[in-house]
Amino acid sequence: MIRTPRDFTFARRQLLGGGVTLGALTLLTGCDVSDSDAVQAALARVSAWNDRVQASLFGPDRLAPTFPESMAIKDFRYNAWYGPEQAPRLDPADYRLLLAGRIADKRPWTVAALHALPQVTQITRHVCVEGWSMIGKWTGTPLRTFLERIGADTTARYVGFECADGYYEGLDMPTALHPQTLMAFRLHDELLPHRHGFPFKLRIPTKLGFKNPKFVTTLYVTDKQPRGYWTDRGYNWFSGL
Ligand SMILES: Nc1nc2c(c(=O)[nH]1)N[C@H]1C(S)=C(S)[C@@H](COP(=O)(O)O)O[C@H]1N2
Ligand SMILES: [Mo]
Repeated sequence: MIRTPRDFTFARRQLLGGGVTLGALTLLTGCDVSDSDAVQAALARVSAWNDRVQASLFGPDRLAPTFPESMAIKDFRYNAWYGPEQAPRLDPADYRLLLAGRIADKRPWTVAALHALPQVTQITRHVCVEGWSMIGKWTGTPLRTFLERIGADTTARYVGFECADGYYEGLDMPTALHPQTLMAFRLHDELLPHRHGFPFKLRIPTKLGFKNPKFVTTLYVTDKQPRGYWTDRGYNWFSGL
């Protein structure tokens, strides 16, 4: 039987949703489900293969759809593994974005300096794996512009992020340089609310919601694939849309 990438993606989703039978799991992985290390190893291989296939299918020049202003939702839905009242409230007086890795100028950035960067606005759809999506209007600086400003080595393979709540994520360099990948400072024309990531979130319309880190405190450039909070919990690292 020949399996297409879609079959694997489907099987993976079924597994994540708990909707797969043990027989199907054995068929898919070729190993006995009682041997959970072997199952994990097989799934990790399927997942890594899926990431490679996706990376080759979703070219860096492919644009995510944009929408008219009238479709943008002002009261945007909040998501994290904790409630909105627990979201970090970073103080603009002492916030600094720290830079690390393959970057020429690693001086930390204040909120004022970030806000002084050139900005663009885009209206795109945010898609969360938990089963909701919403169109929003975000304004901010293309990550590419910022990476150029700080002298990042864009021949490196990845850009990684660490966040004030302990979350962490990473992007492949083509996605980091994609014209629609923004450091978003505003949501629906207003300063990004704390729960949505003040002072900024990465807004990446070519990726699932979980690859859009909020309240970023460190940005680094590296050749080693950064870990991701949800990737460590079973989701695909690439997770393109
Ligand atoms: N720091 C941080 N970033 C995060 C998350 C998180 O829990 N912490 N959740 C992710 C997920 S799963 C989603 S869907 C979006 C939600 O962003 P929003 O609250 O602005 O809608 O943030 C992503 N980025
Ligand atoms: Mo999400």
